[in-house]
Order: sequence, then C-alpha cells, then structure tokens
Amino acid sequence: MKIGIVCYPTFGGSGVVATELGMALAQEGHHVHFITYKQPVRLDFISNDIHFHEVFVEEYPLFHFQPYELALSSKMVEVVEMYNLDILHVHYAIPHAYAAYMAKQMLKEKGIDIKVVTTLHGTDITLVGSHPNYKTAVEFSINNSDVVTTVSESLKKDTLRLFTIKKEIHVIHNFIDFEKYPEIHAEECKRNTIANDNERIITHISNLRPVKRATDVMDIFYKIQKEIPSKLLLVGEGPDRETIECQAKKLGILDRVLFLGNSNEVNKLLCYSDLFLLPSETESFGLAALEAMAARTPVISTNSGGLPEVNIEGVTGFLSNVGDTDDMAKNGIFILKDLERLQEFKQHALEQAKRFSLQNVLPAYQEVYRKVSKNC
Ligand code: GMT
Repeated sequence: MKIGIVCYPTFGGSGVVATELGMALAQEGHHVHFITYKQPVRLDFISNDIHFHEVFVEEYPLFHFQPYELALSSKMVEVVEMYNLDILHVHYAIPHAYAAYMAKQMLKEKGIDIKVVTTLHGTDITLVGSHPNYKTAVEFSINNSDVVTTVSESLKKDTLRLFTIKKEIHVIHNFIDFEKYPEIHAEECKRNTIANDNERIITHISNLRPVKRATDVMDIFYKIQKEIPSKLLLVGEGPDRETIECQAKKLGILDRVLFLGNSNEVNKLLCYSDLFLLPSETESFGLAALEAMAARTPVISTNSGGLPEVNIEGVTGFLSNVGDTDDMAKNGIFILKDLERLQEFKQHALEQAKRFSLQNVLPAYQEVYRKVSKNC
C-alpha cells in the first residue's frame, strides 16, 4: 500500500510511534510518505520506500499566526495525487485530523477518495483537544475520519467521555521494536562511568512538561537516595528543566543528578538503568515506561490513564496515586534494596514489554488499513 504518515517530527511519543510505524511498514514492503515540517527525529532507516515531504510555511507579516493547517492540507493533496496514496494516517488530532479532513474534501472534488486513519495519542484528547477552544473542531475531525484508533483502552474511554463520538474506536497499543533493544552486555554498558558499584541508577525520560510532574521525580529521587546510594539520569528537555535544576540544588543533590538533554538513543541510555520513574498527572499509555521495561527496567509510576495497562502492580513495578511521592519512594526503595528482588522485577518488566512487540502490534494497524481500503 501507499501510506502517507502525518505526525509531529519531534521526540514526543506520538511522533516516535508514527515514525517507528512508518519504518516498520516500509520494511514490510509498503510505500511510506512522511508529511511534516521537519524530518522526524527517529527516522534512522533509509530505503527506497521511505519518502519525506516537508511542509513549508511562508512567513507573511499580516499573519499573527502562520496557517500551518492550510500548508499541511495542500501538501497532503499534492502528495496523494503525485504518488497515488491509498491512505493518510494522521497521528495526534490537532491539527492533523482537521487538515486531513480538508485534504479529503479537496481530493473529492478531483474524483479521488482518500481514506483517513486518525490515531489519538493522549493530550490531543485529555489536555488540549477537550479545551473549549478546540473541542468542536476536534470532535468534528474525529467523526469525519474513516477509522479512529487510540493507544489504550483508557484513552478510548476518555475520548468517549469527553466528546460525542459516532465512530467505532479501535485500540492499538504503543509498541517496541525489539531489534533496537539488543541485549547490551555489562562490558558495553559502562555503568561505572556514571555510578559506583554500590550505587543504583534511576532514570526519567520526558519532555519535562508540567503533565510529567518532574518536580515529583526529583522529590522521589531525593527520598530514595537518602536510603539507597543512587544517581538520577534525566533525559529530555522542556519547560520544567530549570525548576528541577533549582530544586535539585536546594535539596543538595545536584551532584547526584545528570541532565542529559534530548537523546535519540534512549535504548542505549536505558542499559544503565535500575529503576524508571514516571509520576505523570496523566499518561494515555506511557511509551517511555514501555521503552524502559524493554530495557529490563522496573517502573514506578502513577496509576493514571493507561499506565495500568502497561505497568503491573507488584510485578513490573508499582503504581501510586498522582502526587503520592512518599508511596512512590517507598516502592522504589523496596525494589532497589534487595538485588535478587531487583533482578526479578527486571525480568518481569522485560516479559511484559514483549507483549507489546512490533510483531504483535503491527498486524493490527495493517488490518485497519486493509479494512479501510476495501471500504468494509
Ligand atoms: O507524553 C507527551 O507529552 C508526548 C505525547 C505525544 O503525543 O507526543 O505522548 C502521548 O503519546 C504517546 C504515544 O502514543 C503515549 O505513550 C503518551 O502516554 C502520551 N502522553 C500523554 O498522554 C501525556
């Protein structure tokens, strides 16, 4: 099939899922066309079947806001016509599903019936999409997609609760390409460049937006390191970076925290990790937790959104109420203080992650494409 993928080309989970999906589809022999404003950061695989089409928005002084949706829908029309695409798969409703609806209408005028698959990822529904400023347009574009998918049962429920949805919603979970998670042996994973043998390594990866509650990460780590000698690796950049740097300084633990910035190699960084912290306010799925588990790392998370679909209480880690950093620290200490127990949690984390392997999840997307292109 010829599939156009529209996504944010950034480190965010929706962009990562869209890019990994596109690369996997190309390996299966589909022709994939990424349509976005920059080359996706996770696009690390080149083939004859992967194309990138840049959406360029000309600056014009009259515009206070540059009309990205217009440029995007025009580019979609151009690419669908030029390459005879069968499907446009848009990731994250805002504004991609809306722009796809416009492209679909423009193509209809030309006698072309393009099918639109919309994948909802989380904040496009829970935080931003349901805001009164956007709700009408988001609801309209979901209802006018040919197929709608969400990344968890929890996000499906939220979508049905927050919007009036007339479409069936298919749940297709986030996935992991285990080929990118080879077992990294002790000699390759140079833990001693970061921590001493007696120290445990704790990791948090996110875009450091308020929804991730990075200040809770610091608070949990502060409480853990008082009992278990440890270091904190913080991967990602975002608005709360400065706040948590100051917090670490005030708590007197700045020398125990490594700020690593954005990284394309989370799979490699995770080989150092003994415990992953994800105390988010809400998380539709929690791809970062799944990536940690794929690298044999137990997860301390909240019990919000889709996290209970990924992290299993007492098996792959623990789940606490949002903001309960005492409980999260207590659970982290429980896992870390006994090496045998830590190894058990690590093994269970890996086994659970395997349920979400690319091989298990990709067929669900392919089935959606097959159905929608046959109109049944
Ligand atoms: O987590 C973010 O802030 C990024 C966001 C995105 O859309 O890029 O991630 C969302 O999509 C991921 C992939 O489907 C999910 O695993 C994340 O849980 C979800 N984030 C939230 O719901 C906060």
